[in-house]
Amino acid sequence: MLDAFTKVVSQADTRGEYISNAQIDALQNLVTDGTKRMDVVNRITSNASTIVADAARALFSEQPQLIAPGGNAYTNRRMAACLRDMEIILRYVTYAIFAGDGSVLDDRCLNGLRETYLALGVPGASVATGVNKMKASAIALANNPEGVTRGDCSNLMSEVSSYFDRAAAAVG
Ligand code: PEB
Repeated sequence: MLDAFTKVVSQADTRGEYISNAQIDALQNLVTDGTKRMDVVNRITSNASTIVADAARALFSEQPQLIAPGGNAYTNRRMAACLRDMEIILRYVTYAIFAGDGSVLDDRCLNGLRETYLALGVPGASVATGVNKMKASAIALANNPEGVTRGDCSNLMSEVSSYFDRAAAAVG
């Protein structure tokens, strides 16, 4: 598990080089924009259960076969497993945003997840749809300019999107 700083150190060490000016500049930007990043993590984290519940509701209304008898979220046990899975994925996305690096998401959540779903008979494409719904509401929350100093958050938002995209692509 790496963060934005340890990743740069590890890459430089692999090449036996000092940290470059470009790398220092990039990390300097990360530090300067650190408050925005923490705000985004805070907003997503404090609304996590709403994000998960809304995404699940939207998923089941689009794909009602999932909650019909024989469906992959039919019975409370499977429904609970489904909500829990979405919550786990969202939690790891917040870790990746916090660390400024996706390796925690890859290593601890996504690695082998496709195979797990295949073995369980859980439809990965439906999980990916659920992840995309969480992405939409997380971005809407994170990018809401109300109540915060206005600034350019476009880079940060595309980074946040990329972690959700990575999760969706890993199972879809
Ligand atoms: C991954 N999910 C399930 C299981 C595991 C995971 C390991 C099997 C064990 C169990 O049931 O608890 N666990 C989960 C995860 C990590 C982890 C992400 C990462 C660290 O450790 N069913 C649907 C939807 C979808 C869904 C499409 C969006 O209809 C999920 C939610 N996951 C789902 C279901 C099960 C499951 C298990 C229904 C139960 C499957 C079953 O037992 O039939």
